[in-house]
Amino acid sequence: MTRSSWKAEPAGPRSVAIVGPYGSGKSVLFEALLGAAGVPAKRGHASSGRTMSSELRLGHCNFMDEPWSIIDCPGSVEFAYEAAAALAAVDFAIVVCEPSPDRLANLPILLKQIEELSLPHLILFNKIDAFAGQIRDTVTALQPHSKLPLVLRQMPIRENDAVTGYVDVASERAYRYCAQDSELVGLPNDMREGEQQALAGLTEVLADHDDALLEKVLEDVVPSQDEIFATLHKDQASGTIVQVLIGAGQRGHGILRLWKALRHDVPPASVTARRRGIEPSEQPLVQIFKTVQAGQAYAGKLSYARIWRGSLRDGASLGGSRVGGLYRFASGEPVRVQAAQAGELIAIGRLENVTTGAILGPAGKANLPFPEPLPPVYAFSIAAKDRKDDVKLSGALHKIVEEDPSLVIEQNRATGETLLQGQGEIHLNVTLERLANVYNCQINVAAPKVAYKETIKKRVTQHSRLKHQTGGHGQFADVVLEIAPRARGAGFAFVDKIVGGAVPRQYIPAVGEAAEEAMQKGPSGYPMVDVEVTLTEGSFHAVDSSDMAFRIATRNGITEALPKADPVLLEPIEHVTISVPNRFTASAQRLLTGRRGQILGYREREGWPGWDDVEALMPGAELHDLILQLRADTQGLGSYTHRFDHLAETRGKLGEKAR
Ligand SMILES: Nc1nc2c(ncn2[C@@H]2O[C@H](COP(=O)(O)OP(=O)(O)OP(=O)(O)O)[C@@H](O)[C@H]2O)c(=O)[nH]1
Ligand SMILES: [Mg+2]
Repeated sequence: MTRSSWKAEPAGPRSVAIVGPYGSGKSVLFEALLGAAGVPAKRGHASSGRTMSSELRLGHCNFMDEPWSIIDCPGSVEFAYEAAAALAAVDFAIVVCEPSPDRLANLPILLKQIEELSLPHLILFNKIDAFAGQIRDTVTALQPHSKLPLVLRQMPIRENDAVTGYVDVASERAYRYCAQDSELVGLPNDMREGEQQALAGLTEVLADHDDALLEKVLEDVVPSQDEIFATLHKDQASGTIVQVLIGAGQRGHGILRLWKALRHDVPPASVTARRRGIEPSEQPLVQIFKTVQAGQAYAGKLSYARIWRGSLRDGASLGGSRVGGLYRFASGEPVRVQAAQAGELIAIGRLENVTTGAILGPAGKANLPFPEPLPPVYAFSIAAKDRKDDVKLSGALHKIVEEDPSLVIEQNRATGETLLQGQGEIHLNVTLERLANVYNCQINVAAPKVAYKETIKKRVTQHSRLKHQTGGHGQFADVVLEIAPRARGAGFAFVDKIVGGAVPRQYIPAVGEAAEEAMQKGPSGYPMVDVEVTLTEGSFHAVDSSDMAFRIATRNGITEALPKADPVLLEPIEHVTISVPNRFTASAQRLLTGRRGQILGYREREGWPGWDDVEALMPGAELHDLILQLRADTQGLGSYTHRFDHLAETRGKLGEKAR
């Protein structure tokens, strides 16, 4: 694609997502971009006083008569799903990060996601006002994490330790930041050499993709500025290079320059649609990238959608549902509109039975990838404070998972708990706040219980007789039970060895059922596993025996026998795989061994150059807060998955307490 191929047509609505590490200034930048377009944005932060974004925010504006949809994404890894969903919906990404090499955090993961979507993007080194280092060092540190060449487009001008402006490398001009914009000034003498080097670097990168330019570079002919600009725009728009800009959102510095880059370099929606294999048609094609259940300013559910093709009207039918309202967002408030068209991100009201990720309309051969939620890494056990609210809570949980697919609700059968599982402590706390504030659910929270089990190590024979005379007819049953350990994982078994009718046939199922029931609680109160109960002998009474009598006799017998059968506690051992950049591999190993983990080994993480997977067997009791320590040890980058592996005997009193 060449620049002229799309510049000839009017651009139409376009969309960008602002992504980047947490705290890099994305929300402030979002507000500054909208503000520069005449839409003052106000923050809808929760009463918690947190400034950290916990979900994506959609804004709309017109800049120089062109319509834009902008998404402010949260940066924390705990809310990574929101950013991944936004990236799937837009034409372009602004990657915001602080210019210091040690603040790049999850940037490599984000760049990988963006590259997998072939999404054109630029990098904005923000908070340049607070940066004293060399910008080119940061570009060098970042380059190995980007498959595409990073092209430094602006360099800061410093006066008395403050950044007062920038040099535009391509045009070789210097600008001084002023209130809303920047004004042209003379190129400072001490920057000439650095600027020339940067320009040479830029030209070389561009020449890699452009034969005419390459020829000139090889022949030492200086290409014209027009030529450089044309190639720069073409490469940026088609996503073969990544421009690096600088700015300070809070001061409004670099905002108009960023707008200029967006106007020039964000491809029109039609180009994105073509790249995704969407065939032209009149029929609308829409993808839902977020669901909000309890909108306050509008009744009910809102589905945030990318319109990939066609146009939408309020009230129209869409993939079997009716469009119950179309909303754009100005200054954080939803504004109802009658119609929206391809390229827009729009909120659609009351799309029943439509969930996040859904594609509505004939997609044909289109490739519209949407992120899978990451497996949960942190869990709370939750319960309604008042049992009366159980039904309300389960309804609220259902809705909250629909809003946020990176949450998982699990009924743990082994412990009887309801588990709220998600991406970390803040993620779950934000969810609990929503449950309280939006759904009015008061909840008790605890760390999840560990699913301990019990078994026995010794075979014992137990005689148990029930003889009860109450007034008229009594209760009688008599059994001899052999209780023996089975192999690990073999489960429970009941064996009937009665001969000659010592216990009549009709009572034997009752003995088997009672034996199995007695396994629900061992001497320490946990479920018993891997035990065999054999009925070897017994006797009965023609009148007083009954199913109930045999049940009671069996249960009493087993309760008496288990403590004599050398009972032991079994703890779940999980197979854990920790993924980390390989500079943290040793630290991940230490973390696992420090938590009674047995390291199985490590290998390169598939598809993740520079990352390792460390595998270990580790007690389940150590898992609950593993992610907190792992993130603390790895600058927030490490993650893990786990699956149950086996039960292991533990002699000491409960592993979790021993720690
Ligand atoms: N020095 C300086 N600080 C800034 C600038 N922009 C934002 N900040 C500060 O950086 C902090 C984080 O800003 P936010 O905009 O909330 O950051 P964010 O990237 O949205 O953070 P998350 O949503 O948590 O990922 C705030 O304390 C801002 O005051 C800037 O241009 N210069
Ligand atoms: Mg934010």
